[in-house]
Amino acid sequence: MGTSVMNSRGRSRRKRQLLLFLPLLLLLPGCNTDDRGTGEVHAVELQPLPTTPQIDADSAYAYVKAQVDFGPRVPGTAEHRACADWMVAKLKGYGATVIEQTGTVTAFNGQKLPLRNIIASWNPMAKERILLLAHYDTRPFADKDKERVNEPILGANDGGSGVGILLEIGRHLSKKEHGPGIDLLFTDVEDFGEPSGAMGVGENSMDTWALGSQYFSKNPHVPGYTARFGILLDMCGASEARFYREAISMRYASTVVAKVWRTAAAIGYGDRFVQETKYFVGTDDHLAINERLRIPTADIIEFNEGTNAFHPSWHTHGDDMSVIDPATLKAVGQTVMEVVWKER
Ligand code: AHN
Ligand code: ZN
Repeated sequence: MGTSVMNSRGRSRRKRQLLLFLPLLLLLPGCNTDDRGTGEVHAVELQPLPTTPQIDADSAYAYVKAQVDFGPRVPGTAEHRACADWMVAKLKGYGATVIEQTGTVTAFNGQKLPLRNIIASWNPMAKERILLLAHYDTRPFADKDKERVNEPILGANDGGSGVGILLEIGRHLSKKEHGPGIDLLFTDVEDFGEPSGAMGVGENSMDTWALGSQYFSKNPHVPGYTARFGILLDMCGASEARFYREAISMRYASTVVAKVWRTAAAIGYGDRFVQETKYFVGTDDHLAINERLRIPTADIIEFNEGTNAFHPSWHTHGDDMSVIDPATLKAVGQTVMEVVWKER
């Protein structure tokens, strides 16, 4: 009660002050008053933005399939290497400056793993930047399956989908001459995390995931690297997939979430991007980017109403091309493209 009285008093005082200074403000230069003294008020002149390119759903789908055709992309394997080589060649072909970041990380089980993060930059000299990221490695086992649990998964959705969308966006980026420079970060060793029955929040095992983005956050490819904001794509390819506001993203990057979800609705994908927050992601590539680099970064990740978490194919052998729908790749890809193109 007391605070509302204070607020209304404060408001009316501010209103009075504003009214007092208003004539003064209008006399100041650069306040949209006509300098010929006609009293006409001009609108700020902003150049119209170039039309946002259309994402090609079939092209994005083909990029997902091309990855899956390499087989599982488990760190340290020939299939993983071949897929990364293919991605680098594609990105260079689209005019990107590509930096590869290599190192060695230790998995939850003590295994040493080679790490290869791939960073593709357009307009690398621009100070203002936007970071888009997705992991490209796939899980070395199918711990959520009932069969062949020790065999690696194909990861069409979990691994393939985010990369497929980013490659399709990258295909258009050499046309972008306005606004911030773009960095696509393809993270490695995201999915070698410790298997656990539950996705308990605050478990120690949480830091065994997303080793590539943790590495990047400690040693960015450019010293002092920062970006205006970031968007992470994870499991963005399943048919009928819907995307709820993800809680970690809401904690660190609620303005980015608002921007992405609002943009989705504006271009007709409001049914896919639901304005409701769900706490179902234990950790992901955006956590270290938010916490260490302090780049506000939102995760676009499917929340499945059937499982109350991820898609039913998650970390099973069911995560193959049959899960992927070009319409979902289009909804997510076009939304991200629109966000990127509308930045000045
Ligand atoms: C957990 O929440 C444990 N994992 C989400 C990160 C992830 C795994 N994304 C794809 N695979
Ligand atoms: Zn996974």
